[in-house]
Amino acid sequence: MNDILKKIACCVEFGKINKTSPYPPNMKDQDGADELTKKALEEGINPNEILENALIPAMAIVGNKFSRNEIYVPQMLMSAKAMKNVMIHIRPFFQSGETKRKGTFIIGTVTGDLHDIGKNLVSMMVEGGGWEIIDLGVDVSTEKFIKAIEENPKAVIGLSALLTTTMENMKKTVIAIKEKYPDSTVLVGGAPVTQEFCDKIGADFSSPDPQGAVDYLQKLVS
Ligand code: B1M
Repeated sequence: MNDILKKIACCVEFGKINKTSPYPPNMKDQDGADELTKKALEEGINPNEILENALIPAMAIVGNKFSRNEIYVPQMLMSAKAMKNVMIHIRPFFQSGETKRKGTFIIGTVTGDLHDIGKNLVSMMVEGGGWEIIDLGVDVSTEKFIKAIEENPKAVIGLSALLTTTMENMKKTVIAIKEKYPDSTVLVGGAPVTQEFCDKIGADFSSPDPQGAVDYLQKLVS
């Protein structure tokens, strides 16, 4: 892997946001995710490569370490902050105004769930695929989803859930959307969401990753 991508991945894994951030102490005064991403883009590295080869694998390492109790919530938060600093720089490249929008994609993390890193990645990738994004954020109620659909009746809807406890809220929201808008298309995703669960709750498609969502949406308009 390219050296600068390795460094970005390292910053995300260890939560090094920028040069002035004091955390982690052993990386003091070194460039962080912010500076390295700027440099990578200046060197002509493809933003998608930064996403696929630095960000996503680094966050997977963070997640596995947390699962093994090798790191705790504060370290996870620092990684999430470093990751967001990378995303600030690469997002504009996925928002090319030259391409005509293919449609509108409403996305949000369901009620009770505050995880937004995966949702933001999906949102960014779908936006890069030519869609206009309405990002409702985290802890989104069924009513808020319904209101957004009312205002954008042709939009495709995406729901994210990261907690097994909030999968139940995902189910309630999907059922409510389908009752009111039977012709709507609803995508679901997030680490605990399976195709079996998707079928059970009456959603249209489940993707384990952003690209699956992008490919599915592309099929809808081609
Ligand atoms: Co939380 N957390 N967390 N967390 N967290 C998990 C999810 C957990 C698996 C960790 C663990 O125990 N091993 C666990 C859930 C267990 C369970 O439900 N079975 C957990 C827990 C328990 C909690 C708290 C309850 C902890 C506590 O307070 N005691 C708490 C809950 C807060 C709440 O939501 N109400 C909590 C809090 C947090 C932080 C705030 C500290 C932070 C979130 C920061 C943020 O998002 N802004 C956090 C983090 C970072 C994680 C882990 C480490 C990483 C999640 C992540 O961002 N992954 C996670 C452990 C893990 O994943 N192993 C964990 C990277 C991200 C790119 O992946 O979101 O899966 P993911 O998204 C993927 C795919 O799923 C897919 O695309 C993405 C890219 O590939 N995808 C979609 C996602 N949405 C999609 C939608 C689609 C299509 C694809 O279509 C619409």
